[in-house]
Amino acid sequence: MEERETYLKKAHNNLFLLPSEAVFIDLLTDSGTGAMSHYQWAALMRGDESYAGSKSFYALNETVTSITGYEHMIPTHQGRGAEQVVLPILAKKPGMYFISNMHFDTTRAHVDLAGATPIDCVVDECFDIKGYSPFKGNMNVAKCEKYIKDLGADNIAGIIMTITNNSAGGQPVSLENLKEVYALSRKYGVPLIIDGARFAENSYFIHLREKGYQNKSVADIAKEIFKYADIFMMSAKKDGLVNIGGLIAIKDDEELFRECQGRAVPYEGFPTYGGLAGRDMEALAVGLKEGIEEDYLQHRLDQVRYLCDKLKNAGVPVQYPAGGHAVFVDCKSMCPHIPFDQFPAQSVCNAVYLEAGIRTVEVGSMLMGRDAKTGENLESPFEWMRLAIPRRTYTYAHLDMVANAVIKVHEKRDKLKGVTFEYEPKILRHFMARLKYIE
Ligand code: P70
Repeated sequence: MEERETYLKKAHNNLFLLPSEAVFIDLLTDSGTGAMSHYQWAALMRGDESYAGSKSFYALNETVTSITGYEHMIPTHQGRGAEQVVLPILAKKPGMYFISNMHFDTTRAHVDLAGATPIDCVVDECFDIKGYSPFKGNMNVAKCEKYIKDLGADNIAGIIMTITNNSAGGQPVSLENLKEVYALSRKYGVPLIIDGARFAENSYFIHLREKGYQNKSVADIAKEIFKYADIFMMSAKKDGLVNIGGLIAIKDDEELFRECQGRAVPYEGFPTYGGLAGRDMEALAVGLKEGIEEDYLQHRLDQVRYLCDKLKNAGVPVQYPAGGHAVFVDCKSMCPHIPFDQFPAQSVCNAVYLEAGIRTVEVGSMLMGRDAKTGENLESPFEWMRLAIPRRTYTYAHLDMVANAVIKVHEKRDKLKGVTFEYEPKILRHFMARLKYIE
């Protein structure tokens, strides 16, 4: 405990600033932190490191086309690489809007950087964390249409469907909902973008929960998902099962594809490698296929559900049912004595680290940042402590230890104190912020 206290002080009370050596079980993120399979490690050896027209690029392109049905693809160094290429092209003039079920952190930042405004429109069921609902990640279609009408379709740069919906608790989006949003996008002539870092987990949820999809394979469901969109952006560090990588894929808009290729060159790299080495593209081509295998997905969702149920049964408030990649603990109801701008979830995350060396992440008002126009702290609808489970990495015994630590912190929740900034970065502040406790 004393050792961890010293580490946390040195890290300015921000878990991102800890050396990983000081962490026992690392649930900071499921992004790039999983284990690659022996098939992926073998594929690395096939990497063709040609600058242009690499064989490995064609292998990856073929896989992406076989999964999405989209012909055109550009590799990027990770998800935010795709965002910095695509989003400014869609935000054609200043003052436009992106409407999403929910923007995640870097997507929101790139919308802001492109001079546009992000609007979140998730369904109301999402806010009833105790009540079961199969697709809490869905878009509120009526609200989305109202925004389009009120703001004018010409001012909407795009509709972004985040699948699964990370900020909502890794909650899935149904195909029915996606089809409705796609119909809106056709009605108003607005492009639909899938932010599909976790498209495979989302597809498996559809297989399990949506009427009419029990006999359809995850691969078929994924194919159907991509029918109802125009652009696919992916942080491949999640369901691509690689440690680094990202993707842009475009259904049929040749002109947009050429524009993206043009912008990729200065920001990411020549369009046949983007931000990746040839060997990375080979590993990703294999990982994308492994990521949609049903026995793997079943194990993955079972692990997350196991931890979620353990916490819920012990009275810890969690988003229910469990999402695909993480368990989300509701720190707003856990620490009502800490106001949103003293970041209750950050305080809980730090306490869990001190308790057992387990690193988690705040997904709440700290991550939300400030309003680009007014500079005020934005209040997030949720103050989550997120326990993200890396893929193919931890055992159920690890998860038992995690549950015990969180339950212990829950028991002493009244004693936790809020935090404030010692140093606050302008963009994506949660990553590098320095914090101090409010006595
Ligand atoms: C996460 C990471 C990244 C992400 C995402 C969605 C739906 C795009 C991206 C960007 C970010 C993170 C958060 C807290 C701690 C560590 C990392 N999500 N779209 O863990 O992709 O990171 O590859 O640029 O979830 O959820 P990339």
